[in-house]
Amino acid sequence: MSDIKVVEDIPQNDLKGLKSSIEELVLNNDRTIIVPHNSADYDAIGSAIGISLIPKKLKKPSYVLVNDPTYKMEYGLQRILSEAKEITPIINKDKYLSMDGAKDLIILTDVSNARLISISDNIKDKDIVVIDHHDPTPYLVEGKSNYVDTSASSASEIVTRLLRLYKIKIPTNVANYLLAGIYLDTEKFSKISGNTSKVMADLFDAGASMEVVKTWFVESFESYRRVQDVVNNVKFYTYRLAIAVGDSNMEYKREELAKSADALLKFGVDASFAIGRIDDGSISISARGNDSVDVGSIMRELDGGGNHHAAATKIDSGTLDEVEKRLIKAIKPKYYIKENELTN
Ligand SMILES: [Mn+2]
Repeated sequence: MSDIKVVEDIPQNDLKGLKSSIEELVLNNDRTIIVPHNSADYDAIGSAIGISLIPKKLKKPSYVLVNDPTYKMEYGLQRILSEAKEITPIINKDKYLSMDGAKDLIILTDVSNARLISISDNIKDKDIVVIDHHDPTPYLVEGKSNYVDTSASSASEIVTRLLRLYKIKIPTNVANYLLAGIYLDTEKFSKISGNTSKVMADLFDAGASMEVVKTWFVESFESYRRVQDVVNNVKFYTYRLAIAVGDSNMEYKREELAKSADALLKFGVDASFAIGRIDDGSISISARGNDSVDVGSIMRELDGGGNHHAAATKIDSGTLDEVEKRLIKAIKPKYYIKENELTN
């Protein structure tokens, strides 16, 4: 991706600049392909479907490209994707590559990291717009316009603000998808800013309903149990760190590791880490920290990314034990760490 040059960098708060840039690029291309991150979640999907309303308003074709196998998706996401076909066509990577060549605008949403999108090798000569709320990593895709606002709760928040600027009336179901994105990324509305609440008011005005959104967040019992198993496998270290390692024979979803790390942070530790093997065979670490431990910097040491309070990485080789050792090695220079005999 490094050969993609920044043509125009939008200052972080210049939503109007983003609006006019998207408008120009949508009109200058034949199609718009909207790409959320791999292992798409509610925020990635909600923001992607939300953005599709822009080319629709400009009377240009657009597609949302989701390359995750349906059976690996959470129940609520499967429901949203099958419902959303009325709003926008949803295609996978093979389908996209089989479509006749045309001038495409690529809009990445909820992601700026080239390693986390399915078509990073296929978009080098395309116009690209990046909309994200995560801290940039060394794998940053540099598009014609990059709008990365780490103060936004979610990509869905940014997209809702953008739709308001376009004066696009948000259909009720899309308002629900965007609200689901915010609900997920604010940990069930426990972290909302004034800006987030304004956006939420817009979505409720458009008919969004928490009753509907909550029906998507029902957890399967199996998944709940996997999270509990990871949590039970925790070791506590002095400086109040919790590290939990999953079962080596199990395959976890990334969000299960994230939930495990979330759960561990509630035990009064300063930082928590959940390690487990994920579906592509690699090992993922999900990290959460309070104000005193910057887990983003620890995950960056391991080639990952995120922000001060929530971060993750994916490691392609090694065993769970080796990855745990690498994690401890990455933590050590930053924080005093010693295994605590009492709690272990
Ligand atoms: Mn997000």
